[in-house]
Amino acid sequence: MAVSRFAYVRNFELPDPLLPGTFVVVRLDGQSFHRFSEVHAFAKPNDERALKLLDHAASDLMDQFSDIVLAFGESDEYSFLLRKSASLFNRREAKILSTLTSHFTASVVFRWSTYFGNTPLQYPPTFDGRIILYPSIREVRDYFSWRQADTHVNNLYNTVFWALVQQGEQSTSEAHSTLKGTQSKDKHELLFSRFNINYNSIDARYRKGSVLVRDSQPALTTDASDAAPSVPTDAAISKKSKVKTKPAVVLLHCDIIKDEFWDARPDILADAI
Ligand code: DGT
Ligand code: MG
Ligand code: MG
Ligand code: MG
Ligand code: MG
Repeated sequence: MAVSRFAYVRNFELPDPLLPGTFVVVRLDGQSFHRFSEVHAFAKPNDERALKLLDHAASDLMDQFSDIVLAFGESDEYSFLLRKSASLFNRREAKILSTLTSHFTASVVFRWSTYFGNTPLQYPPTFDGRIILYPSIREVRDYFSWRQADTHVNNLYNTVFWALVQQGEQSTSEAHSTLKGTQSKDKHELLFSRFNINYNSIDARYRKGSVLVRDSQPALTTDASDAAPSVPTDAAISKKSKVKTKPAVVLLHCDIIKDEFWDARPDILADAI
């Protein structure tokens, strides 16, 4: 049977290139993680195991795809920035989005037991994904500021909410009405006066989210967290320094809204490398 008779169907597969010369942001978000977090008894308001698991999966993606120059994670989501000149999969949209989404999801499943020990995975977690193109540095900066501001607002709310429920013995609906109409300042005050919690002393992981960057001096960094991919062993480092490999991925929990972070890392927004 001649293949050629059928091959015309290929013409229905349309090209889907991403606009050249634009920054590519890929955002993945856990599907129905409200349910997933309940079924797996995630700690409230923040489950350190779950957040570290997602950090590790994101780091796996950066190891695999060198066009990713920055990642930011919070809650059940992760955003990845691909450099403006990225040529990954010839910038084919479906190929990039489907591959990154499935690679991330597979890593979450693959590494589940590293973070959750004997707690079994009850059903397969899934993630949705979207791609957003930004024409200039201004929108990229504002995108990441938007996500980190979201982390702050949600974490402040959730921290007070669960303090009211867990320590203040309020029902969830009472806690909702206690917080209704309160400003950020009121929440800080409530936390301190009723629970003696200084919000700014809460783990930066929860207040700032997770930031993954490539660091050319992995052995010298002090910001590296305990996430497995960020801390190469001494032996690995000395072996690496001889062969000159790509920079290690490093996990930070720092401000990415102000200029300081970006000024210190001009490569992230550089046109080409
Ligand atoms: P979606 O994204 O529309 O499919 O629906 P969800 O349910 O995933 O909603 P989303 O993504 O807006 O919110 C994330 C949910 O995941 C939210 O209900 C809280 C939960 N979650 C995320 N991280 C944690 C955590 O560390 N601890 C707990 N207890 N829950 C978490
Ligand atoms: Mg969603
Ligand atoms: Mg979700
Ligand atoms: Mg979400
Ligand atoms: Mg194939």
